Amino acid sequence: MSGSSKFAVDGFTTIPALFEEPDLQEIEKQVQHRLAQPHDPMMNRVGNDLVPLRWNDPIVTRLLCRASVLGRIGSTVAADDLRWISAYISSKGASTPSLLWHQDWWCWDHSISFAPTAPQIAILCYLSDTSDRTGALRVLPGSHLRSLPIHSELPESHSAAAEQLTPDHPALSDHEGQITLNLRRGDAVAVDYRLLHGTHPNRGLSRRDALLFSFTPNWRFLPDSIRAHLAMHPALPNAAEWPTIAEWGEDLFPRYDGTPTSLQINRIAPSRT
Ligand SMILES: O=C(O)CCC(=O)C(=O)O
Repeated sequence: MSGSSKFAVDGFTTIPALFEEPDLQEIEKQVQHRLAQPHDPMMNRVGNDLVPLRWNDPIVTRLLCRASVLGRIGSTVAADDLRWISAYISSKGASTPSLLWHQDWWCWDHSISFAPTAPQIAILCYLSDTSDRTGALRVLPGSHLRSLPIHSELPESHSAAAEQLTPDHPALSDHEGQITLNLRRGDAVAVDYRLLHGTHPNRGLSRRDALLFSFTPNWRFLPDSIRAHLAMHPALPNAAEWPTIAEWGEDLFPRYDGTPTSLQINRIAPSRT
């Protein structure tokens, strides 16, 4: 199966060595710098700190100026109109528990949630080798397109309930059919935003850092209401910044010519009971 067919069926596929060593070293320096600065704890979850990055952050611009990296991402997910939406550092401290099983899609009331193709994707790129001892990602293949029993047991990812799980809760446990992604430094995985994923605990003595870049693979084919909402993402250039981004070209950032409008957020995937 080609990488893009595997992505469509399983909801994820790995992209080996997405970044080369010189880029990784530069990115790592920037990540250390960002993590040393105070950041908003609102985005943190038990087992992971999440630091949002805007389009002009040096970590993001390093990705956006690499046409070959963007090309590999696009072909992995069979993108027809790839646009960058947002980015985060996802940092997992030494000796931290699992990050709970969750999915990242935010608009389950919209019919596009049930389309065969991914409305939005995350590219997770790891800055150190990962294993089931050191905070590797684990995924449930196919869970982007069908409801599994675990769906009904999961709290919403950024909710108070998610902070109070006991260590034996299904949201923190191994599950039949899961795949652990033992990745090397610089490897990445493309994940459909609807796919169930989480991490193993980090039992190591070092912090495990990753970058999460989100994209829409097919911007111009998305429903108007989804584009009207996503175009307002705070990571994207704002009205004052648009005139300064000409050098980045027309087709990197999403452009919406209608009136930006918020959609009702629903982060809870339907569950089979
Ligand atoms: O840090 C990781 O490996 C996963 C992060 C994640 O799943 C997320 O931020 O949605």
